Amino acid sequence: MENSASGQDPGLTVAAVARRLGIAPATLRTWDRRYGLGPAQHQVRAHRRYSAADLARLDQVRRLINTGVTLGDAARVVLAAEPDLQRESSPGPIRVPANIATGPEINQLLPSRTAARGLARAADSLDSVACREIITASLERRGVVWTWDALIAPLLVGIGDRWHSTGRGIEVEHAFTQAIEFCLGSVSGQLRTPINVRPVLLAAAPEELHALTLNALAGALAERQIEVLMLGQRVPSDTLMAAVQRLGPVVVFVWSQAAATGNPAYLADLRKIRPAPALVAGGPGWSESMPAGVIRVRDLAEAVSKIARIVAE
Ligand code: B12
Repeated sequence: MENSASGQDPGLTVAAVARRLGIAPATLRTWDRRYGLGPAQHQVRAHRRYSAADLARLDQVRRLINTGVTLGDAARVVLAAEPDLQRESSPGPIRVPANIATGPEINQLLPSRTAARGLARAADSLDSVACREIITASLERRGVVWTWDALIAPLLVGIGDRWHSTGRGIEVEHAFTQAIEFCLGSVSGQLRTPINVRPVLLAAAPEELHALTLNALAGALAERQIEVLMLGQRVPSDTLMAAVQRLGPVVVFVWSQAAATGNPAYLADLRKIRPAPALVAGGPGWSESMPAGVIRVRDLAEAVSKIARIVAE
């Protein structure tokens, strides 16, 4: 913000705030008129000038909207946290609705459909902070399997379908992937006292770049105090063999997303290792006919329960 000749900070113009927040100037004026979200020091007939605090408040409103809260509720929440700002220009007394709290708890109170809508909007507007907030709130409240099945996976499928039919949104896919990895990684990072001595190895098939399901599985197993060694994307056959021989894992889980990477010979080679770990395969890339002894799983919950049972044996 520039300083005026008098040395006083003149604040930001409507146009400058609009540019910073990515909102149209007309929208900002409407937010002020309808919800009292203008500059705190605004005087009638003077040009609106926004201070740093005004800007921070608007940014908070924008974030809440991205998490699926309506504009009216977002304004009430933000202004209620600053009682001095409940000005006469705003439409009547502002009360925080009983089901809306201030602060980070807000996402935990949102119904799941609202959270899903909010997450889609946040992902689409490349708002990684909001994506992480929504996913983290859901992970804390409902755990990994629910959050993956109800919130994350449907949105991934939607993003993939849109890319397939329009070629658009690859940047959304990449940014959303980072947010998912971050949130699921912090669940895995909380595991302190694992129940398994021999590790569970997680790997994607050779040339398979899709590996988010491995992050989901690692997080869900961590919730059950089961530690994994994550080998991640496109793990060549000899690399996986070397890891298996060095660590003697209790289970090896292998993911294939695309048919091109679902080569059953890869699994058959692993079956030859002694002592043989349990071999679990998941993902739409594998064909229906599996080498003997490979356990096929169809969803995250099944993968977690089968692996947990083997670990407990
Ligand atoms: C994220 C993503 C990426 C990211 C991956 C990042 C990462 N770290 O994983 C990046 C950007 C790298 C990527 C790249 C590519 N991608 Co991509 N990608 C996706 C996306 C959006 C999600 C992938 C995912 O995690 N799926 C997992 C869940 C959400 O989906 P699902 O597998 O269909 O789920 C089913 C089952 O697997 C099961 N399930 C769900 N979760 C779990 C968990 C466990 C543990 C188990 C056992 C089962 C299970 O339930 C579902 C119902 O059956 C998908 C869309 C989609 N529909 O999957 C496209 C998708 C998989 N990608 C696709 C393509 C074409 C590509 C590229 C080739 C594009 C390109 N031109 O570069 C590349 C190359 C990939 C390669 N060489 O491996 C296509 C694949 C088409 C096909 N049938 O082969 C898809 C389907 C998009 C589409 N609609 O066309 N991609």
